[in-house]
Amino acid sequence: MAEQHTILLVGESNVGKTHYGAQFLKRLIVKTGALQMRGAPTNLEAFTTALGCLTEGKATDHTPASSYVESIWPIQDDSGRSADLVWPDYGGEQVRNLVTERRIPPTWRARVMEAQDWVILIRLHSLRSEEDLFSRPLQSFAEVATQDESAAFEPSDQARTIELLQMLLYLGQFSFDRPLHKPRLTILLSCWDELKTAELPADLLAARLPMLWAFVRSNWSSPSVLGLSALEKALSKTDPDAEYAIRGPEEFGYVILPDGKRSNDITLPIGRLMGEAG
Ligand SMILES: Nc1nc2c(ncn2[C@@H]2O[C@H](COP(=O)(O)OP(=O)(O)OP(=O)(O)O)[C@@H](O)[C@H]2O)c(=O)[nH]1
Ligand SMILES: [Mg+2]
Repeated sequence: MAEQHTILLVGESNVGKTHYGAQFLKRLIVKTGALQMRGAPTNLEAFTTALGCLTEGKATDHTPASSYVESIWPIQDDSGRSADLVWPDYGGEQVRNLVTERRIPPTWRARVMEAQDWVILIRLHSLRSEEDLFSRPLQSFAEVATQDESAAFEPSDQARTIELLQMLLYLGQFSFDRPLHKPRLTILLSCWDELKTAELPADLLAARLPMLWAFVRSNWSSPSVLGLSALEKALSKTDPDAEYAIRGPEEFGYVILPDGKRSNDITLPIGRLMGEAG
């Protein structure tokens, strides 16, 4: 019996969870990456529509807000280690609600407790980058403060992400005496192709979301940050991409490893976790 390897995959709506899941699944099936399918996967419904769209060169729809499904993928890596990977797909609104409602439903509580690894997807391109102390001198805030008084307070995207991690950590009752080894934390900067950058993923995260990066580094012993482009380019929902349709979706997508190397094997972020397991 292979051990179950459950990933807590966390990402708000529109970060690319479903497209990554579908592209990942396709790679496992065609067996070109470090991780390969070694048996029959189950519960694929969440990804069948997406796989169909990608084969035609089209993007798929948002996942319904209340949906949550887990697929089980029997995988093995190139050194023969095997596991049953439990891969979720859900409407990203659920993640935002955890923070805004400050309440964690029992189902999410169980997911946090069961997961060996946390993988957080962040799409930098669609985050609002607020003016703050890091980007503007303090004086400029004094000038606008009076006009803004009526505006409702809303935490920045960065603060919300930290809040989320804090809630998840609290829930797992992890001790902060020492930086955490478990659960390990992987941050995937999704839709990397949109960013048009040659920076290292961790450097980019540190530059764009310095407070989040400081929080992560002070609480985890060795967090990893990778760039992920599951699709390699933007796809339309209606207008098929000819290259995709001809070459197949498995020919597209790449990751940027922590050292800046690019690899077409989008199973690597998870493969690394299997390798380090134990
Ligand atoms: N350029 C680019 N676009 C991408 C990539 N991955 C996903 N997208 C686009 O980003 C949008 C959101 O992707 P989804 O996979 O639906 O996001 P999600 O996290 O599942 O969102 P919800 O289902 O609402 O929770 C879609 O329009 C995709 O076409 C990528 O690697 N590059
Ligand atoms: Mg989705």
